[in-house]
Amino acid sequence: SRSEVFAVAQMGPVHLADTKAAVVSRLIDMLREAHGRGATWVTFPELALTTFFPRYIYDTPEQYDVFFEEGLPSPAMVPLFDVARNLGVGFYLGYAEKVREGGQMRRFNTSVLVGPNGDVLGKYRKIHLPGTVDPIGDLEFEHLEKRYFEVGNLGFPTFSTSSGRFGMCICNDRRWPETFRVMALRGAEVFMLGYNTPTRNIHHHEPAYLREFHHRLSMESAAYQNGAWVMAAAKCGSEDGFAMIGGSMIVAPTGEVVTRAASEDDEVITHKCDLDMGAYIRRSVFDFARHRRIEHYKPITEQ
Ligand code: CDT
Repeated sequence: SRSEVFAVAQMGPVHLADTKAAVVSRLIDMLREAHGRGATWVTFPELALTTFFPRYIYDTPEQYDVFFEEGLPSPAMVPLFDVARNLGVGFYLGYAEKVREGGQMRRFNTSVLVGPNGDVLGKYRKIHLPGTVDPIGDLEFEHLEKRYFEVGNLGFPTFSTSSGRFGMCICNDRRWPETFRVMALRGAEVFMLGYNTPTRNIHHHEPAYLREFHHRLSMESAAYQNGAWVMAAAKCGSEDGFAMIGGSMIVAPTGEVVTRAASEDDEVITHKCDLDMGAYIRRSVFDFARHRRIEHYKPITEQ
């Protein structure tokens, strides 16, 4: 078997007043704990370095650029990259990316995959951006990802690592089965995912328990239907009074949750994962080559 310990590092809240340096030192504490438990890979949340700022209304880059990172590692990330490389731990980190590309300044909701030797293996830029460009006038908060970020332009790439082939996605991407199927078709054995999910749906009333249920349902089916491991890391708890769900978990290729965070705070969960576990699923019920019927899937890629 190809068994290795994987860690998911859930984060409690990051408040507007918290400094990036303080946040990065929390990430480093969790990375050390994961390493102490024998982990070679850690999955951190979406937009891990700041509060979930798309809940607020800003009008100009001067107001919101403070939440963005430039360069890899960005200055704020350097201590985390250094400790991870020294310990030989690879990681997924979600952050707000600001980059000059095609002659203009562009902003994406991004994750980076860094190998245990410190190499940047690649990036993913969030494709399914939820929410709106303009405020909807909710009395409590907004969800303005479409205002601050462009739709990701890197597709759903997968990355060859020293441990196997990994794919990355971000938060709302997990609700879309196409996300995982594309990565699985590209050989992903592990899906890494960070998220910030408010307990309240501002677009339509939903009982709070459904928010956690839909999260878990998406993770379990993604794992089973693609015969792959899922590492799901929340940033959660109450950020300046705005509550987000926890429920960080590791899901086996059978669709079973093998470990789950119990708190809504910084918490490391680990599991020894056999990366060969999903192989039988991909040889049998989900043998894509033998059983997919793409001639009937056309509407999926048409308007
Ligand atoms: N960060 C993120 O993508 N959150 C969304 C909230 C959806 S409600 C507008 C999610 O899918 O969890």
